[in-house]
Amino acid sequence: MRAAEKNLTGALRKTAVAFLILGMLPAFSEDGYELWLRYRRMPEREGSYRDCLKNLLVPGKSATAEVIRKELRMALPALSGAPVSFLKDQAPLDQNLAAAGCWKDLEAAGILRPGMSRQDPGDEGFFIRMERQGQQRILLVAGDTDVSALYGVFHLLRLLQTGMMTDSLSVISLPAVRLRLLNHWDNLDGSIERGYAGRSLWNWSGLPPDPDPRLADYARACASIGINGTVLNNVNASAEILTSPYLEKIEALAGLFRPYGIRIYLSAQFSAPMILGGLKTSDPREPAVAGWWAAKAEEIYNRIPDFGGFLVKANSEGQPGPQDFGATHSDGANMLAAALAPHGGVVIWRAFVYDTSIDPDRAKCAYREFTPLDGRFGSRVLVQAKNGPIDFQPREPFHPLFGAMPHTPMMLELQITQEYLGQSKHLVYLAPMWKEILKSDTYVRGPGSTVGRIVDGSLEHHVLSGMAGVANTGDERDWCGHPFAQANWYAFGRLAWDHTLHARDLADEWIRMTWSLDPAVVDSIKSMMSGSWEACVNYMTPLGLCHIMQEGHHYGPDPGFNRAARPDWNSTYYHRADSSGIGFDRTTAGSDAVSQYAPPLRDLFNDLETCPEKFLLWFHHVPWGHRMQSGKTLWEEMQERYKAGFAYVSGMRNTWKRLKNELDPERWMEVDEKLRAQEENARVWRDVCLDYFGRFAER
Ligand code: GCW
Repeated sequence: MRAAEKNLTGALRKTAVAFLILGMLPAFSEDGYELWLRYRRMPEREGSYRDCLKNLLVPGKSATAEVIRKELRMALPALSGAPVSFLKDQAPLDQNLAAAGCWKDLEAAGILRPGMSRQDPGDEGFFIRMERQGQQRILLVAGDTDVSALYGVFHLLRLLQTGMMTDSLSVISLPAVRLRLLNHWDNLDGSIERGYAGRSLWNWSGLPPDPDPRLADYARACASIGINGTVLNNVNASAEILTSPYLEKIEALAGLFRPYGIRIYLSAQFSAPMILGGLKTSDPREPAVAGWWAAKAEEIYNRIPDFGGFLVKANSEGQPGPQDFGATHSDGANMLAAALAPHGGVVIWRAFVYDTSIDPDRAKCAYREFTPLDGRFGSRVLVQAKNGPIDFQPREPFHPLFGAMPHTPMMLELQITQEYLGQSKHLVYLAPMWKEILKSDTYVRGPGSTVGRIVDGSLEHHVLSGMAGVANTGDERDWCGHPFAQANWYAFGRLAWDHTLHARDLADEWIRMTWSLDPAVVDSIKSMMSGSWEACVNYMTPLGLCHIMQEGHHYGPDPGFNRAARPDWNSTYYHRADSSGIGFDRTTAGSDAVSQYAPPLRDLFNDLETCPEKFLLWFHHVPWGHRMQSGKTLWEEMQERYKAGFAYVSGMRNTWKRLKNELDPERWMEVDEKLRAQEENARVWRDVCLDYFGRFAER
């Protein structure tokens, strides 16, 4: 062997040894702060796209262009292991694209809709593809606006992170809904209603001029999944947020979020004209009240020209509203919309109302109040309903307002924070639940009238459309209080962008970005996540049960609770267990809630034999001895479900134990401990519920 060769072999051997040693070191420790924007080396794959990643051209001087450059400067060297350089912006991008013959295709795909102004908020689509120009290959990422290009860049980074990028890949993507919002239930004192990850991210006392540096990371995370708006404060709103000291702070936040395409919205307290303006009334029909709101809107837009609008919880759970003055929800919403209209803002009016003097079945109240108002809401109003008619329970049938308000854009409110699903202690991947809702067929315009098509506006041809997620973020280092709760934030944004995506695919990409690219690890974690929601339903509220959590905080079971101030805050109101059976009779012979659904569904739900078992006790009071599809009695089946739910959690624990050496120790340990607590809590759920219901069933 020649000397040079010998040296080389020696060097190689050393390298090999070095890799072996590295391989034996414990994995890199992490704290979850980076979320899914955790840029680690991407898999070695052939492809000319890799060369394209070295020389970048990001034209323009806008703040968003700067954000794009910053993200690429951080991400690409970390992903590819190679340095990047930015080319001077000499050749206008438009010319490059024209040469590549792109515009025509894109117009056809709807990315550049002729006649649409570039500032149009609906104009958010992007494309990614490889083009050849002579000997050169170009990887193009472009959109109508800088923000849509930012979405494209994050999409490209996701493809690189997950190992899905190829030379032949061509992506054209448009968001399904226009308003993709997080709803923060943050109070001005820093506490968060139903928040399980620390205190509010908004450091009011430092604003301006000292924003918390992590706010930029919040904005990056949101933009990376297409979220384009954030409601800063709790729907149980304090009017104070509308005062000028707060508006000054909000102006600073708006400036921070603007480059990321995130608009600010506020929850508005309906009685603000009285509280802040000293008016004697907040009656929306009073010119002085309308005038107060018009002036307030003007003040807000002077500071924040792209302010999104107001979210309103009115006449619900003690919040003031137009009904306090004998006016209707539509009177209230339209008055606010008129104040925002000159500036381009919208009103999002919540339909979470349950005045049981209207109907003793709480599940029916919102429908009865809102359907008579359909057609009365102005063009800048969206009505926002929760996914189900009760309240973010582990499983509910879809809200019957979806499909019953054809003249009103219906916005879907999902709860990312797990108020009723184990909070930040339980690993529950919520995308399968949200998909179940979005795919539910309302049949209002025949088969295919899914909730998804109502929400995205396509069924009734609405221009406005939106999805909101009640945020699970807080100031804890890992943002969400549980490493797996991050997946729900992630999946919410991705589904708001495209509700046809599959829950499993979203889990797959999230795992690859957040935990590991090792196929065996990805599969194990995916198998844990995929069934985790159904398991939670089983160990908490199987077969259509709901709302049997402990009072107030809603963690842990209390099926016997019956001391609440209102009947419908009692567990016993919901399950109605007695010696004859269990469940809420909502059939035509009972509360008749079934009739709020379109005929084929109404009949399906109404008949004990055809009602899907997952909703059995939601719609029927069923004898304990009723034969289920499995051949078991209802009581036997219920026992099976509680046991299966618990067993699933034990299974997740075992899977996780096996992953110990594959993952970073810090996050692994945290999840391990959380799974232990979840298993313990699932055991309590199983035992308490079977003991309690058994007292009736075995009588
Ligand atoms: O789920 C219930 C919560 C309340 C919440 C309310 C709502 C913000 O328990 O904390 O209040 O819903 O959605 O308005």
